[in-house]
Amino acid sequence: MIDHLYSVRMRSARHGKHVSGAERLVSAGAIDGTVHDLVARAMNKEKGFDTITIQVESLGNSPLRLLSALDVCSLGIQDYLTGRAAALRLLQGAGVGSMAVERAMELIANGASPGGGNMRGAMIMDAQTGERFEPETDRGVRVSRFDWTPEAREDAGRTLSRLGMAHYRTPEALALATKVCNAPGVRAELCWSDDPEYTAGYVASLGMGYVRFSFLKKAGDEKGGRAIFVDRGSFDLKSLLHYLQRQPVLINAVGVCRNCDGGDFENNLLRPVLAE
Ligand code: WAQ
Ligand code: MG
Repeated sequence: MIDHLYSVRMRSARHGKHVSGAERLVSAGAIDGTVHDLVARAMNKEKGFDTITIQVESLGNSPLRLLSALDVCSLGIQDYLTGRAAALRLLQGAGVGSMAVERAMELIANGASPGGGNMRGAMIMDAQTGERFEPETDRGVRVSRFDWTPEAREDAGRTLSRLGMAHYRTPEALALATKVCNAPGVRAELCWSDDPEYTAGYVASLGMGYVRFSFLKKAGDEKGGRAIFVDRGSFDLKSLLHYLQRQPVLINAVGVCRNCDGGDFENNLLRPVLAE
């Protein structure tokens, strides 16, 4: 039985610019400790802060969706160009056209907002043509109201750390991708971070799971972003936006997590890429 849930959100800013943000879904008894953790996290950011904003909101009677996390496959590659070529192959395998993938990569690499900066949220793109559907191309769509249950969070942290993925970003991105890929009409997702020091990224879909690359961009690159690829025929923009932004999702189980280096998966995926 899962208690009544609250969304606890933190964002911090310096000189009017976003520095850090996070969200948890917790029961009443955990609000206090969660606020503490999130404030500590904002204060630990090297960039510092002028404001830390905490928002606690009851989720009321919104029906909760429970999901199992996508399986994880981690590939340690040497450079971002190999990573992007392999990511393209995998997305094609998931039914995303090369035109859409190339368009998404170019936009993310150059700053997908109209001014050439990073978006705060994700693009929503036609999985064949790359046409963009998100209502605000500067802001994008912020996926929100998802979290791990406390038990699954611990399990995910332990399992991923054991495989060398100890950064807090990995379980957060895995949870987000799990919510996204379970949406009706969504084929796949592509992401890499906008943190200049964080070069890892992933592609994800229900069928292939979460495939993580150690490099999808060069170290020092400040550009990053997310693209959600949808099937024009089977998605409805209004209900997709509602699901991504408002529908509470708790992830209560960790999938199969593997290091794919050196295995068949890597050979089949990278051999053709490296031969090109
Ligand atoms: N909803 C939608 N898009 C978002 C959200 C969100 N809640 N948060 C960030 N974005 C978009 C936005 O365009 C950012 O510029 C971009 O994604 C990257 O955000 O180790 O840390 O928070 O396996 O920098 C991926 C690899 C890391 C994790 C992702 O993203 C791993 C990451 P960041
Ligand atoms: Mg982030």
